[in-house]
Amino acid sequence: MAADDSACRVFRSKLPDLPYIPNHMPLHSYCFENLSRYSDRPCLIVGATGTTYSFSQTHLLSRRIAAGLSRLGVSKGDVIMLLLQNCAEFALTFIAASMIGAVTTAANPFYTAGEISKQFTSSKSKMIVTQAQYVEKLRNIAQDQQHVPIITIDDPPENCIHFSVLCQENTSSINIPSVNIDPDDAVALPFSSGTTGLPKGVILTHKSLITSVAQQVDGDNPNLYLKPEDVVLCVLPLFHIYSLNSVLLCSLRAGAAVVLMPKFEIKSLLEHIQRYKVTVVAVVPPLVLALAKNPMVGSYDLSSIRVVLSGAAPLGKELEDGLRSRVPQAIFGQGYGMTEAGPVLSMSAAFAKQPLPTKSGSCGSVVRNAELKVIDLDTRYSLGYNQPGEICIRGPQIMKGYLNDAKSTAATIDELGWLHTGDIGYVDHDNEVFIVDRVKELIKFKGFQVPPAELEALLVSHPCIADAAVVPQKDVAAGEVPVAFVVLLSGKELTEEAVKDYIAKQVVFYKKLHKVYFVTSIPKSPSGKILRKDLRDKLPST
Ligand code: 4UW
Repeated sequence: MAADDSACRVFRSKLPDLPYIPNHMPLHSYCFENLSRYSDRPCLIVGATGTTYSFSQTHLLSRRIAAGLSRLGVSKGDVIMLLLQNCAEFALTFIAASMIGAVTTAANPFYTAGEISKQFTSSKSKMIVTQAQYVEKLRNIAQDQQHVPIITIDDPPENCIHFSVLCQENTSSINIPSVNIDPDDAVALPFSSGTTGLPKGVILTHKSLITSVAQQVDGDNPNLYLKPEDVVLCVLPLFHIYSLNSVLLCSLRAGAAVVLMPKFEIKSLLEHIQRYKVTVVAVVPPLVLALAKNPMVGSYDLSSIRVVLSGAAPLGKELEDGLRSRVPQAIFGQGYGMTEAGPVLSMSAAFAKQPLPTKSGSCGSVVRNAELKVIDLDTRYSLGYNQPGEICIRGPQIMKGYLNDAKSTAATIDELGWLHTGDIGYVDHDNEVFIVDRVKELIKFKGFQVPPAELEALLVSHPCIADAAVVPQKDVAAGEVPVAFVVLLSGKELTEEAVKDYIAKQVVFYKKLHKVYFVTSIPKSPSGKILRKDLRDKLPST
């Protein structure tokens, strides 16, 4: 890799850079910087009940929970785990943790006990905030780690604490320890497998998240123009960085209301849009599919929607056109994100306050105050307009690194500060970013991460399996699904169903294998790397 990139072709935003990003302050201070302007406006709306927390109530409750966390022994630098569907407590606890300099790692509540345990152990979480229905999955953790408080937001099962214990602070004298928060301190620890290997803790600092939010919603001509009158639908899970950042944090900063939905279900989604006159909807391609094709859509008033943002996986033109015909008044565009990138690399300039025309299929223009380059996979030299290569991003928004994993960090962020995404794309003459492929292992099922290495490790732990490789197969509904190539130990027999069941018992629904191909060997490079492209080429085209 070149140690000097002065000759590098760098792409920048079509919108002017922000003159200043206040990324010296803690994230919660930044989000509530304009609190006095919006104090009585709705901030968090629990969709199912209509319960609404104004900005000042959200701020006050977060402060009380911050004091409560501290009373229960959480201090600066500690990690707490959220195992929650979207709910007000998620947002409040995340902000509260920031207030005491603690770090939040959020896991998918549908994870199996094994998946939760891995994230819990790797993040060294000191506390878990969850729902009663998931406590059973924490039994191993509770047995091994006797001192980990498990807090439930609903009726606590035995040995758990009710969430209200965190909020018991007297409003007139909230006792939050004064902590010195450095901009480079971690505030969020999402897990991602990145370009290779198992899921790893991604250290996102106060500085990274403030920078990313500012790149989207700050300045005279914000890239994603959110107004205090906006009602933003939060149906994508907050445990994923897309929703946490571009829905929750951006709305907090901009003074917009967030309508919280625990999970995606088309009827309920349409009801929420109609009932709350939702103006901004952040979606992933499977939701676009539902909105574009489900006949129920015609029975609801969706005229309030002014912005639809899609991302986290590729979106076909046909779906985009289908959606446009359903909500013709809305501006439609894509964003392109990656957990490690803070997460937003590019966003449609059609969402800007002074919007710019954008092309179908484009993921927008690189965000402001950041640099993007496209490099040739072989030579590593940067490429010009319309030449596909690996997309790299640089700026204060990217992750600090992977938790306790200097090797993976060095393999992802080079010595000049460029984060290598493992995505193949190009930038056209109008500075719009197009993603065309992925060179990294990652499989995306409806926008969810499926790390092949995780499934391969489980497969080879089976007593009859000698070797295995997992690759994506194209799928109309999910985008991609994981399929496995399996080599059996000599003399052993196993059916496809047995292999599928073995995995299904250990993983969340979207990591289940959709097909198993029995082979005699897995193609590998001389250095032992699985030749995934060769395997992908063997799959039937759908
Ligand atoms: N088109 C094609 C896309 C696209 C895409 C992502 O799970 P992660 O690590 O992260 C995400 C984050 C998405 C996101 C965050 C904030 C935001 O505003 C936004 O705009 C809509 C999106 O998905 O997966 C990262 C990988 O997902 C693929 C790509 O391979 C990337 O490296 N991906 N967005 N628009 N592919």
